[in-house]
Amino acid sequence: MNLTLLAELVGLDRIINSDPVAITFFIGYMAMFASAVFFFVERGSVDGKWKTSLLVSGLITGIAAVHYYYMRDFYLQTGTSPTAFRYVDWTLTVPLMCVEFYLLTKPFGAKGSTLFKLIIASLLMLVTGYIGETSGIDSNIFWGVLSTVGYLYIVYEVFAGDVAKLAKESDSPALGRAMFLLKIFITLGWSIYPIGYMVLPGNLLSGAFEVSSIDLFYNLADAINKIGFGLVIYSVAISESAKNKVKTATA
Ligand SMILES: *C/C=C(C)/C=C/C=C(C)/C=C/C1=C(C)CCCC1(C)C
Repeated sequence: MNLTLLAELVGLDRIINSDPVAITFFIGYMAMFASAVFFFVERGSVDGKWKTSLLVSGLITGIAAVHYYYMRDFYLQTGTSPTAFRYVDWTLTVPLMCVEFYLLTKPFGAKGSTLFKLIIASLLMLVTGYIGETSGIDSNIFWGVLSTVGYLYIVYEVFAGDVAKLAKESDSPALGRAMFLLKIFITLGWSIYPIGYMVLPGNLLSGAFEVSSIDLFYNLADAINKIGFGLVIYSVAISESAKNKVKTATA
């Protein structure tokens, strides 16, 4: 069988022609998969209450790995954005990130109602974002603005709402450090998504970037946010568990 035909059959022709978007789908898939394995295995090296946090980090990256597997295929077959897969993935993983905030502040009194508000806001953000991406040129700005309301509510909760108050009251340096980094993820890391969205035809930044594929933005943002977010929680979990070990050893 001739090589070009083979490449075409397995959908690699676009990669061989070095399509940067396709390559980021491949890298995204492997990076998510490797991270999920890492977080699951590392559950064994942290103290009890951190095990759930690492489990959730593993679920976030594991769920993303499965979706990247399908999105990569979809993109190679059709050359178009796998929008539905993308939003199914986000609908599962963004609420799980809200659960991470809840778990971090739970030892200091976080309530289920805070988690509920965060999840409702993230669903508002994602449902309206999906409608905006699929409804066409005329209304994607309108739905994008609505979606941003949900996003800003999450930012508000983490910077000034219940999550922020509990983190401040906790007096825990480890939680303080984690919250500082997670705030950077929520503001800078998460803002890559609306920027990608604004590159859609008819939207505010349409044509502003040389590479105007929305998937390049989303793939980059997913890698930063899902893996980075998990690593922040991992590093806090490791340093807190080490402290406890010293305490029990000297007691
Ligand atoms: C792992 C996936 C994550 C962290 C996804 C986050 C997604 C967003 C923050 C999306 C936000 C959007 C807006 C704020 C407005 C335009 C529509 C969206 C959905 C792209």
